[in-house]
Amino acid sequence: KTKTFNSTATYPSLNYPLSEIAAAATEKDKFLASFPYLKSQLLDLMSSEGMPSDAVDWVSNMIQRNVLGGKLQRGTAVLSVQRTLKARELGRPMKEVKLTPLETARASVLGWAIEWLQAFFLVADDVMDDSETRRGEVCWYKRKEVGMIAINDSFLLESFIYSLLDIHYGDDEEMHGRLRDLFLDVTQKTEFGQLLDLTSQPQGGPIDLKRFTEDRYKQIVKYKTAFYTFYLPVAIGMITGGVRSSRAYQQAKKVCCIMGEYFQIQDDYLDCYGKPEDIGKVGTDIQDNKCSWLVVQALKDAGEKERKVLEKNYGSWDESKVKKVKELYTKMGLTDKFKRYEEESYEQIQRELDEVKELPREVFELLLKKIYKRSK
Ligand code: GPP
Ligand code: MG
Ligand code: MG
Ligand code: MG
Repeated sequence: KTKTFNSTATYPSLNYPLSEIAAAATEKDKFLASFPYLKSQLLDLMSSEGMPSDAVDWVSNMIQRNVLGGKLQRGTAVLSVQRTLKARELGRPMKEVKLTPLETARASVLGWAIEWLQAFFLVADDVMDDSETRRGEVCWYKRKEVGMIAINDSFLLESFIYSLLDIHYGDDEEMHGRLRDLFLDVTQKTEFGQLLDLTSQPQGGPIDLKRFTEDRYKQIVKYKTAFYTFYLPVAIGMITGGVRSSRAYQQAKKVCCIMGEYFQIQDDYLDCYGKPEDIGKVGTDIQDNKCSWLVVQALKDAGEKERKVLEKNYGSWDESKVKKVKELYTKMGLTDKFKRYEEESYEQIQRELDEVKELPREVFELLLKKIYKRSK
């Protein structure tokens, strides 16, 4: 039977950076300490498969440029969730509880697996969304030496999630199975969401504004964002923390979906109003004809005149048309509407947390604190 938080367990074949983790000051630095080890284990795997050194070098560079460079919010969340569950198990306040270096290393593998998943999604999403920049750099597929090789790179990034699980959790069949099934399930849900996102308007127009409904919007963001951004780190912490009650997973899913909706509404708002130097990307939602929170809200208040402006200008890469849409948003007061939504949503999440009995409230509060009123 799996033992949880067994800090005396040894994993002889694995080389964890325990002293680096112990020496690192912050949770983020402790998390970062594992990255080079995990990366080189994956490259070793390629070499042992007989891959030539130029292929190994390609992947090394590709991982470096696509897995790093983000906020690591999802990856480090695994550590925080683990810590809150350990505090509850020990019956001590969270502030007094630390993960041991080995617990940190084991949890970090899973946090990094989410970062690999995120890299897989972003490389592919930028191709699909025709984006220019990501994390302050030119998108991977836009580099002249990459192009459509990016598609295979995104598949490789995904495949490495399962290599990490095999290498680090392969000795524990039950845990390995639960983690693998979770990653597969969340990936599928995200791909359903991406499908809804990409098909919210018919290819090649004409635009049908009736398709931008609030219901459609909610379903898109729940699937394309909430599961992998919030439910995945929480559920991983619960699996490794030994939580087995299905009610607890249901409850976590419910709260995570509400938080995920809030997070994606922020992303949509920032796509239009965020500073590229803060968000590391240039927005494309208006050009891409996306079912964004902003267009859904604009349509709710729009009269005949406003609808016409959207019909004529939405979904085009023509700069002057994009500008007309942005001017309409501003005239309709969408910034204030967003600020009001942000306050209300925070309250709603707090009320929802009052109902959470199966898990410590801190699990979610920590995540919420990181995203509330974010500008990037
Ligand atoms: C965010 O969409 C959702 C994803 C990045 C998931 C992509 C899923 C795939 C299966 C590829 P977004 O396009 O609004 O993100 P961003 O604004 O960062 O481009
Ligand atoms: Mg997208
Ligand atoms: Mg995108
Ligand atoms: Mg976006």
